[in-house]
Amino acid sequence: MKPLVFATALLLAASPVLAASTTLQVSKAWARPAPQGGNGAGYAVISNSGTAADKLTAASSPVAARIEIHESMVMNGQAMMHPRPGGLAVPAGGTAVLRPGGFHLMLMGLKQPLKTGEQFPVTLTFKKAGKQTIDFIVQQTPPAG
Ligand SMILES: [Cu+2]
Repeated sequence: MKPLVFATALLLAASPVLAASTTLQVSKAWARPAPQGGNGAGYAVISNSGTAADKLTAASSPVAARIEIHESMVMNGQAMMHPRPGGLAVPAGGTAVLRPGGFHLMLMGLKQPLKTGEQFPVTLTFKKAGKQTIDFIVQQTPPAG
């Protein structure tokens, strides 16, 4: 039996495709213009073509003191937003959307103004996929499409 066990182990080791995986693609990353010292909001679309669910757990950028994951909602007719320290789920084969009125990245304590037409990097941390650094473009309205 020993040679057979060895062959099976070798086959598993050589076939990482068999394991559940996450394949994330971040697109349409943008942020609204905002003044230095203020807070900004960043948005993006995160697609997961892998077979395992993942989660956006944190984000950071050199332009902000810190970034929180927030969710906007309307309560008693008032627009409010709340931190979501648990992060944002990215389902297997699905998409997580950060958009105005929903989940967003709250850029707290901007170290520089966010000016229309400029870009800045944001490093997104995912529970399984690890870190990805994405350029966010500053504009007034969401990207088309
Ligand atoms: Cu917010």
